[in-house]
Amino acid sequence: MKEKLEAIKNEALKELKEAVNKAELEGLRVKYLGKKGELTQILKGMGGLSAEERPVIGKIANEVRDSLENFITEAAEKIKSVEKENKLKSEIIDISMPGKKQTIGHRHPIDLTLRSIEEIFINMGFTIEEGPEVEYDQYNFEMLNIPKNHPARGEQDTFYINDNIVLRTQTSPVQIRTMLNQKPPIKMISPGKVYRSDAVDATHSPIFYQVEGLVIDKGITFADLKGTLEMFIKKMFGEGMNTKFRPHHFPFTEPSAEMDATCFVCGGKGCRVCKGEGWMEILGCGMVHPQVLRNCGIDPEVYSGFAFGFGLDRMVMQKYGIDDIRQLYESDMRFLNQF
Ligand code: 2NM
Repeated sequence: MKEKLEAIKNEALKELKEAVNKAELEGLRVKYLGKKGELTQILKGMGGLSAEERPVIGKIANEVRDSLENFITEAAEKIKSVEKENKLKSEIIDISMPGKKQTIGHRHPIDLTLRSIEEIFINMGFTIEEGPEVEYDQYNFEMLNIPKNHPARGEQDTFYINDNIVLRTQTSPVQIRTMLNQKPPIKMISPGKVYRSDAVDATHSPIFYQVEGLVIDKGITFADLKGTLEMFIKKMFGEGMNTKFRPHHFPFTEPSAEMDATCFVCGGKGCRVCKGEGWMEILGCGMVHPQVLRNCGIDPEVYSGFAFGFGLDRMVMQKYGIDDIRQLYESDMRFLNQF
């Protein structure tokens, strides 16, 4: 019996030394110390021993069990630390490696320019008004003195949704809505997208941006128009800018004018951009036509006002020296990252 215990101990230790992972170790623990394990079987069979033998063998059996248990505990610790070591080695992080670059976006040149325009007008006491891009023919044309058959609303220029609804070709319908919904004094600008049925080329896009403005109050004159727009141009492009007004025609203003400003590429000397003129065409403007005021329920005998409008895209192109409008809409990062 004593020899048998020694044999079990030696065999068990030999196998335990070869165990390399937790599962193998657990298998051996069950094999020797489990309920049906070899050592357990012997301890169970001790009832058949003599009274003298029992304590001697019992002592040895307990010693064998204790030493196997200790060995298993130590081996488990060792395996655990080896496994931890391997895990750390396999998960090595090279903190000297360059990180992944996060590309951060930025504002589009159209938006950058619009924001500085809005700030200038807000500082002069204007509000910013918005309206729908899908608009009534009535507001986009009719109430602005552009009746059916007027050359300014040809089939070829306008996207018609149906006979009464169009994609707005200007933001003037926002001024109409504002006059219908608010009482003078009104001081507003209406920036936004407008649509024309144009083929795309270097200077045309079927979608582009417009900024229009409107001031209505008692006693508003062409002097207010000139003062306001000169102030805007000086704040926008620099105090050294000059302006001049040329007579023009719009159906919704009378009198009407186009405003030029000093060419900010050459400072007025004349260059390729201004075609040697020293001036750049900036915007259209005029005193709001009395019929337009009447259409909106405003009495032209009591109130007068001025309005103006310009293409935001063209101003962006002038500001940054861009010669092709398509670049503003192609989302080419090599272009956009320059702003
Ligand atoms: C322009 C030029 C001149 C204009 C007129 C109006 C309204 F609704 F008050 F009559 N809004 N915008 C206007 C006047 C627009 O754009 C070149």
